[in-house]
Amino acid sequence: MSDTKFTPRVFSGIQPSGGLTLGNYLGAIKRFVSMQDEDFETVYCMVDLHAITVWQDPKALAHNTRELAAGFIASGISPEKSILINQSQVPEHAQLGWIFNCVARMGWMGRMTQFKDKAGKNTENVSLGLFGYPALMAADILVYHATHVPVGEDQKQHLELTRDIAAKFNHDYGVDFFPITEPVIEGAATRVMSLRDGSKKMSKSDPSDASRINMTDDADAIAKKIRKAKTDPDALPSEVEGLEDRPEARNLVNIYAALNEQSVEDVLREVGGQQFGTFKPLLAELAVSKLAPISTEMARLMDDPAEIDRILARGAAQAREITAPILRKTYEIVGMVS
Ligand code: AQP
Repeated sequence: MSDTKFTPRVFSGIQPSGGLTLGNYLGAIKRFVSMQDEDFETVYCMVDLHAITVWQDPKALAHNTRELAAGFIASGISPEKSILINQSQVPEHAQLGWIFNCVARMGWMGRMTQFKDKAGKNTENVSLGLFGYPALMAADILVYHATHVPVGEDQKQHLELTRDIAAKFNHDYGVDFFPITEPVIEGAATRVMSLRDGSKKMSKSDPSDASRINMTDDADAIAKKIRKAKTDPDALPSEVEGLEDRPEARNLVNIYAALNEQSVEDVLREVGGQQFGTFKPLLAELAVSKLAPISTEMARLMDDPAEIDRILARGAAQAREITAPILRKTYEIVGMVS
């Protein structure tokens, strides 16, 4: 479907399930910021309803939601240009989520690798919400009729499911109502890996703090984590092929390229032949120079949580101007009497 009938609109979200990581920043937020200045309406969300699919301490959840909002703004998302919300203040997300629970098939959900990764061997004991998460994510996106969703590589499968849900809804009800959303997975670091294990994604809920760079880490912590990052004993190659089968080396080079807005090829032309003892301090210096201004601004914004709450309340009111009519129409299509 060409979807030209839909307003070009971007939606994406991040869970306040911990502090923001460099993975969230490079995989998602940097693209959120640039899309604000393209021909899109942009809606960015702290997906608190998703966060509680695993246990969250209530005080920490509230803190993390505000801190995430501060992280968005400090990274360059402007509440004047974008609608900035936390999911639970816009009830249409959960309402459409229920409809999509009734559209999505158990078999589709059972194939979601993120569920398998997060549930592990414990499938009997995880929440029902964790299993249903991708149907709510589809609702987050489609309740805005969003046409584009910038995300990291790990969310690709959930976005395919979003397309399947939209297509099945349109087909079952004989309408052309929900757009078939385009994933936007771009940049040198669409999958930032753990600093301790190049086969695992950098994640805010990894028990090891050394595995990730938090956006609130100070310069010393960043430098220390990069110095201790797992690597192999070889020098860096001068060409991309030389990074094959070297996941840790590739990860650090990708991070450098994404932070410096260079291609991996260009970075390797400059640093090829260097040992990690030389490259790691360069990377640490670059990371500190890019991230320190963001963490300083986050701390400043967190000094006035009431202002953050005002921004989120304003965002929710703006969001509902879009979501309420779309939900109303969905209910009408489904046959709900109002
Ligand atoms: N390591 C990563 N590399 C690139 N992109 C990433 N994203 C997350 N980690 C990486 C992108 O950030 C956005 C928000 O993700 P999320 O917080 O909603 O959920 P997640 O992918 O499950 O992130 P975490 O850090 O792993 O959270 P927890 O530990 O709570 O599950 C998405 O666009 C994601 O692709």
